[in-house]
Amino acid sequence: MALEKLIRDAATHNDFVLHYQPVFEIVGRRLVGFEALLRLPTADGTLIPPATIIPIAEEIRLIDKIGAWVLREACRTAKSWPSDLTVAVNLSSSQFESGSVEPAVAEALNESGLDPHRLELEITEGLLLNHTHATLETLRRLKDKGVSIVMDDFGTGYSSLSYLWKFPFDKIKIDRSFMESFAQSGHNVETVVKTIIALGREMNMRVTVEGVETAEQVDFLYDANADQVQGYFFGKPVSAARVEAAMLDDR
Ligand code: G
Ligand code: G
Ligand code: MN
Ligand code: NA
Repeated sequence: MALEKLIRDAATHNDFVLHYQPVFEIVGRRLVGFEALLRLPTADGTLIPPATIIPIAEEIRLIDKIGAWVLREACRTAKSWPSDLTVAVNLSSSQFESGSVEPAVAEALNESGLDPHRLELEITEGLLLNHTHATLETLRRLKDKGVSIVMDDFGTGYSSLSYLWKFPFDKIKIDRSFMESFAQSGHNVETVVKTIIALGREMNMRVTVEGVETAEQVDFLYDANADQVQGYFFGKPVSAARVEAAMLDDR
């Protein structure tokens, strides 16, 4: 398959790129950091998205290698930002199964010199569903280092509520499908989002809402006490060069 060869070659030559989407604190509309998102540039100038790359990388067993590169690149890039900004990296459950996460995180932090408190690791339900004792131990050790653990895409899939007390999350990210439903289903989705935010706060977790596209949604989330917001209203994912240029403009 052509795509498979593209991914193999990219993994060999480190041809992937990361784009960065800004995350804002809702009170004061302050930039707090970025989420790193994987892409593969192609010869015709388009970008292959992570939804295409990751499943193939897992199947051909290159996810550990690519995942380690993502961690190194994200930490190296974040090190050049103002020191109050965080970087969030998405992890695949395969990286936990193979035991490659801890050494990859350690290497990325050592090599870059990034303060571990500036690194957030986003994990999804796939990991939690099939977790082992080793998974939990790994998450605890990462937290002990100062790294934050984030439950990504919260509210999708099933039985995710029980994960809230079984895993040591610092933050939950409410999936963008909730903001998508916002315009259509109005009050019902508002109630659910408010309740998730209250639940997260009650459990001492910060709550980020993804997929925020309108000023109306921002006002609602402010009233609902969300901590952080991410979405096209605040900024699309952009290259590291564009992040840097925007920062130089601002400061
Ligand atoms: O950028 P985009 O909206 O296409 O990203 C879709 C999803 O792909 C993200 O929400 C995230 O879950 C996943 N993703 C993005 N980058 C990475 C990565 O570096 N590693 C893994 N495992 N998943 C990623
Ligand atoms: O899987 P994860 O949610 O971590 O990835 C976020 C993805 O969602 C990014 O690939 C990004 O392109 C996309 N995204 C981010 N903000 C918005 C938004 O406001 N609206 C929509 N429709 N998609 C978004
Ligand atoms: Mn994510
Ligand atoms: Na997400």
